[in-house]
Amino acid sequence: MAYEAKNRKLREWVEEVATLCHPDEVHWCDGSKAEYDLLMAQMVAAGAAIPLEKRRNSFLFRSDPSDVARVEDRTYISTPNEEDAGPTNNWVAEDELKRTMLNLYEGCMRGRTLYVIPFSMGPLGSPMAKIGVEITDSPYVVCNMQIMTRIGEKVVEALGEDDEFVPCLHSIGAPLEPGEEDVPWPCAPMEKKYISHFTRENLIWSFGSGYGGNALLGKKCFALRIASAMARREGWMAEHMLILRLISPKGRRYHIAAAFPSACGKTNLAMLQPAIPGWKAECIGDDIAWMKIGPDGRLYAINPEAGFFGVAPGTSYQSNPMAMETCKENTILTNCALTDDGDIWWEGMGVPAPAHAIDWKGRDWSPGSAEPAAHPNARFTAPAAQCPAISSDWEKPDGVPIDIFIFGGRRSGVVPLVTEALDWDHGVFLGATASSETTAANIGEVGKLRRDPFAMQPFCGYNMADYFQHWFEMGDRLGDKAPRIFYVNWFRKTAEGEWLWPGYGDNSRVLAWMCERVEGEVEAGETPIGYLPGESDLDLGGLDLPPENIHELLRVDIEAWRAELPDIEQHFARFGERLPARLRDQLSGLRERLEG
Ligand code: OXD
Ligand code: MN
Repeated sequence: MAYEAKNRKLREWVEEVATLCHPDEVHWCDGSKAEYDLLMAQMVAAGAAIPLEKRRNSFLFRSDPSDVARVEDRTYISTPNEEDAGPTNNWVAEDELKRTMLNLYEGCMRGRTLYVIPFSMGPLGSPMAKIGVEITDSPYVVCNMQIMTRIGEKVVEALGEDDEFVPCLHSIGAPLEPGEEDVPWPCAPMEKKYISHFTRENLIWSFGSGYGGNALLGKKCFALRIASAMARREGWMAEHMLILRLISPKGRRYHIAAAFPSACGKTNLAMLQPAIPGWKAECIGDDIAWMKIGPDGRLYAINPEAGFFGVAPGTSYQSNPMAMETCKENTILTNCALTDDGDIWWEGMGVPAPAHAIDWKGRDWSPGSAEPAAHPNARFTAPAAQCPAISSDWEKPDGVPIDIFIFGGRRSGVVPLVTEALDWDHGVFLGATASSETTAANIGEVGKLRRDPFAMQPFCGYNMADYFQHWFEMGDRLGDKAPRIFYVNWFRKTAEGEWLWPGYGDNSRVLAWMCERVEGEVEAGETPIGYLPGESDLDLGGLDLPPENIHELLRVDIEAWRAELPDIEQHFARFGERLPARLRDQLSGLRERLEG
């Protein structure tokens, strides 16, 4: 052991897991650069990682084709009663799930090293930070965790002798027999993958996958599923939200927290470069916000992560120049294509496709090949501190005060570019009914419409009906200090499939309108679905947008909205009696306004 852990519970847990999983060795991660370099060198030597000549200290990994995204079907919330997990989660009784998984864990690390990764979600020393310890047999996970969280000896020191931590057990589920040769991306078959959360005990057990949120347990498992359950018990919020600071030409700072489903442009918005003169933006986080009411009664947010695990395809100097700059060095790339000159490439990178590349499955690829060169859920893992747009306050221990919440999704029709909630309860209704066409971030059908309340459908660690109630209660406590709530849709298309709105940096035009609303500087039209800007209220200066586009983007199609009602009713019906009455009232209110 490189250092001595004082925490008795931690020492005992590591011993217990080692006895169960039979690793060849146990390694306590110190979080140093030397450790990272050594693990990478070992993975390069083993053929699991490819160093990239064109990006300093950056490496390409190719996953097994069966292990490319989060597996929601294999993700479990195990609560003492099934009703406490609710209809949006897969539930298995605690005992049964533990029995199944203990069988899988038995001897699962044979031939491998068990790594102990003490990590902090949130800056060490922040009153809002929380400590976890991940045990894994994947060196790829160790290196990713070193970028995505704060790891190592300093965390164990902060933990002290008796402090609580969240134990996160991970195994790729691929033991090696003596003499058996390893593969570049070992993992277990789909039917043996389990991503399990025991929320009563704040416990995470993950088996069989090495990819992203299935394996980097600080992210979705801890910072969202377990933390959301903790947050409800303790009166705070753990949300699937980016955090952005927008600075007006007058120098007023607005903090925006925005929730969109996976692969709907959260990272792009988080690193927004405003297209309108005089406005500046700084990034604080791109995926998760932990928020608490501060002494002044306002809601303060921190980004619990330390890196970005961004979707690569579609990221370009046009869509997100800041992300492109962020992943120039010290970056882990997964499932991108490899170019002949030792760089990576992906679809939508904004540069011509190379004449020849090696695709994410390791095969020769050239333009016109039947399959994409990069997997649609290919990712970059890069340190947040490397982002040129990162705010100097991104690690502020007390967080930043939130002025604006935004919800949204990917809808080619019906939902206007922007709507402001009529009040907090209506805002909760907008969050609770958020809908989006599915993307490649989750294994499953792409492009199918689904309700994704608060973009938390895959991430809420308890009954979503109780989560809605928690939002109402937070609003009651915040009173007139509550952030204003808006709903956006950057993804509207014409009947011919053309985008109606340019998106990206031009989204700042919509954000600026929200800030003006917060200041009471601009009027809005009241419609049955909320407040909308008039066609001349958005600053469209310098934008070559046909007037019919803006007309369509801000049009409320009453008939189309009426047609949404049955789907919302069905969505709410899933929650039965547990659905808060205040949401039922909101639905009746909407129906009346649409009929009125
Ligand atoms: C993510 C996701 O990786 O939401 O952030 O899938
Ligand atoms: Mn996410």
